[in-house]
Amino acid sequence: MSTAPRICPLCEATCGLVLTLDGSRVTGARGDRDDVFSRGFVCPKGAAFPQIDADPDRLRTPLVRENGELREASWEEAFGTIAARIRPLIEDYGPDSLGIVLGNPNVHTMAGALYPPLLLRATGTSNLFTASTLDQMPKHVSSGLLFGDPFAVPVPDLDRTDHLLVIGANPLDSNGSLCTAPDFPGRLAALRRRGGTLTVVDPRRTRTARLADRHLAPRPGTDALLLAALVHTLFAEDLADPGPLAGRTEGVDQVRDAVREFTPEAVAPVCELDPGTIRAVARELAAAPTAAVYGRMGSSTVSHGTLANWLVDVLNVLTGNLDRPGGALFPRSATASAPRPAGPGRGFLLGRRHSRVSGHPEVKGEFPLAALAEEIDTPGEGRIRALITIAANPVLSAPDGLRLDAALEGLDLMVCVDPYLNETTRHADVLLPPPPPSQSAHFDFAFNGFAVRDQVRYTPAAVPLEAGRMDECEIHARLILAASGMHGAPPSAVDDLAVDATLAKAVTQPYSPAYGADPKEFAAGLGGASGAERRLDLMLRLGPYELTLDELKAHPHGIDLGPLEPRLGEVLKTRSGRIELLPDPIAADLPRLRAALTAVPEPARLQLVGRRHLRSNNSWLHNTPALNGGSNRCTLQVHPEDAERLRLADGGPARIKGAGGELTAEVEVTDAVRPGVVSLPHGWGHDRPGTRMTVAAARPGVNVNQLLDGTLLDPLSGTAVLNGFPVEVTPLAPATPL
Ligand SMILES: Nc1nc2c(c(=O)[nH]1)N[C@H]1C(S)=C(S)[C@@H](COP(=O)(O)OP(=O)(O)OC[C@H]3O[C@@H](n4cnc5c(=O)[nH]c(N)nc54)[C@H](O)[C@@H]3O)O[C@H]1N2
Ligand SMILES: Nc1nc2c(c(=O)[nH]1)N[C@H]1C(S)=C(S)[C@@H](COP(=O)(O)OP(=O)(O)OC[C@H]3O[C@@H](n4cnc5c(=O)[nH]c(N)nc54)[C@H](O)[C@@H]3O)O[C@H]1N2
Ligand code: SF4
Ligand SMILES: [Mo]
Repeated sequence: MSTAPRICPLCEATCGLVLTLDGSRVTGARGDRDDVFSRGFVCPKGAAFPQIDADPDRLRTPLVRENGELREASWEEAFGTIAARIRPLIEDYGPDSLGIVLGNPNVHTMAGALYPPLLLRATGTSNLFTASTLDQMPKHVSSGLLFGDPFAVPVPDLDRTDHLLVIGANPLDSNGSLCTAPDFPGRLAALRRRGGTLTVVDPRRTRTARLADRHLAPRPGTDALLLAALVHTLFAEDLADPGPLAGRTEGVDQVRDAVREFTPEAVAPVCELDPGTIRAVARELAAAPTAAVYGRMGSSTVSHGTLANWLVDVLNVLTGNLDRPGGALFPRSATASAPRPAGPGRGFLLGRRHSRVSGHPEVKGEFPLAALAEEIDTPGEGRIRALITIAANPVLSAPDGLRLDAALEGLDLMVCVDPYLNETTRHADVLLPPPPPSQSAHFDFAFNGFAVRDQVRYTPAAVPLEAGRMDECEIHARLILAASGMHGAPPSAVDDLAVDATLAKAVTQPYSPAYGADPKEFAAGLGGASGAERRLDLMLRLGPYELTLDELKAHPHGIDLGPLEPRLGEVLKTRSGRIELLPDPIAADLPRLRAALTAVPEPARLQLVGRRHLRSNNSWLHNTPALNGGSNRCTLQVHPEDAERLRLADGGPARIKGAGGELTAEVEVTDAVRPGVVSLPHGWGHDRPGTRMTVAAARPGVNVNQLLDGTLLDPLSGTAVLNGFPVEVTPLAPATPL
């Protein structure tokens, strides 16, 4: 028996776990009390790590399709097949005939951080689709426009703030997002204990809302109006005071003009909130010694998602809370490039290209995932004929999975990097399974940049690779070689090219720790047992703390780098070198928000919102018995008043109809949702043939995204409207089987 530390890859909290090992078998997992960041915290998902890791349904070898059937194959055969089939397609039809889909777990693996950018470059395709357009793209757009950098995301200073306003997030169940904070519940409890105030805006009375001093339950999809009214109130009552930010911000007066019409009285009937309450929230926010406004999924995956995300940071700026302790600050990640001197940057551009079928503007190099199906199934020049999916299950996660399901069938070639044969990967021609997490090293390239405290941790693989397995980094490297005509070259060539390219640039940058160095010598000094480790070592050395991989390895429970600090000057990359508070694309979208002021709701019209459960994670943890027991979780929550009006019985079946299709789900009558709102979780619908997820298939649930037809988007970010869309609900005769 032995133990090994492992950072949990299951959600954004990035808790340190201690795994108990019996030889190379993981027999237990507990919170690591010595972890510098998580201090022993663990949730039920982390505790289920051994079962998740050892799931017998995880694929052990590649699968290759032959005569219509998937069969086991060697790695050589799998990559040989990809190389032989992908190059002719790209040569005949051009690089855009290849689409690439990157799903959520890419931000939870080292491979997903290090290799997809190289795959894109090597193939030359501009058809990239990621989970961001089902999620946080509105924040990237807002940050890109305000600060000149789409990754400059202000994070609420949870541990020091006096006042936290949470809009459309439920961290007690999600464990937090774009706000990496192990033990979010404990941190919120501490806020209350030190006399701080928590306000939660959510149409459901969530576990987070129950902790709050004040809970506002607006109509879904109206956050941008509510936030505009808060900004309006700050100006109207002379409470707007950016403090030291004033000299670094342009457009304050323009914002004042832009929100003039959004009075609390004007938005109140649409949000279905009391105007006095809206004023009170604005006053409290302005009066708090420090405060942070934090918005997530519920204010992002809605039709005014980018405007809402923009207004969140407008509030942080106008209350003087941006970039100050206790407010919302920019973390400093150990692998970010060393800060360049303050000054004007290149700014952020949207819509440099447009998608082929619907003309959606490109955002951050991506097209909306909701438009993937039409890019495959609409004939014509430039059609996507081959698809690579990495850690993605868009048949369940994106709108209108049935259409996508059918479209995938029509591809000439589909390659998936995924441990499971699921609703999406069952269409693969070649399926490349990564090893379970205990056999992979871990470093959080993405989440350290969103963490409420600067810190850095690295955990090597806890157990050696099983015979016949391939590390996910090597899978990605070999896939790049196969897709770029370099099949047969050693995978280390990919890492060497990446190191060389990074160093060639760094040695010319006066602010880089490698400035003036000989790139070959610098590269020769890198440590690390694998290409991925060498690249991590390079990024650490070039980063703001000039750390090394050896130092990280010498601190298996992490290195604490201190509380967040003001660093706006390093962050701003706008053309003006200042915060641009009313950027043109935002101003151009405001008339749409003004029009929403007159969209008075029809009382009988139901709107559907999602919800997350602590024991779940999007579409792929339903195959773990420890996380999928107990009563049915895929229920339609309905308020008692609506249930009575619509004659829906608690526990009985209901028919739900949306623009994209119909579903039947069990009704759960509860006043945790507000009247006019029903809630159904996502990630379910595991009833398709040809999958290998035994536990999930036994309790399949239904796919909420089938209610959507893929046309509802936030236009600025291309993000799908997953919350607050209209549905009709009718009872089914109780005798009808579910
Ligand atoms: N209606 C509705 N829809 C939603 C949401 C919602 O709130 N409501 N949420 C949206 C959000 S925020 C997101 S992020 C998306 C997520 O949607 P996706 O990006 O599709 O992610 P998952 O559903 O988590 O599926 C992850 C896939 O990765 C595989 N996987 C797991 N571990 C690994 C690994 O280590 N390596 C590799 N290569 N693969 C792995 C799993 O088997 C699975 O196939 O869903 C979105 N869809
Ligand atoms: N247990 C668990 N944890 C997870 C995940 C999971 O599936 N399960 N997924 C992970 C991922 S990929 C992500 S992105 C994060 C997301 O983490 P969060 O952003 O915290 O997302 P949710 O838990 O979906 O919370 C969104 C809340 O918004 C509310 N809402 C819906 N519509 C509106 C609206 O119009 N206005 C307002 N104000 N609120 C609204 C919903 O009722 C819901 O409570 O969670 C991550 N962590
Ligand atoms: S909170 Fe997230 S990171 Fe922490 S143990 Fe749970 S799933 Fe893992
Ligand atoms: Mo997400």
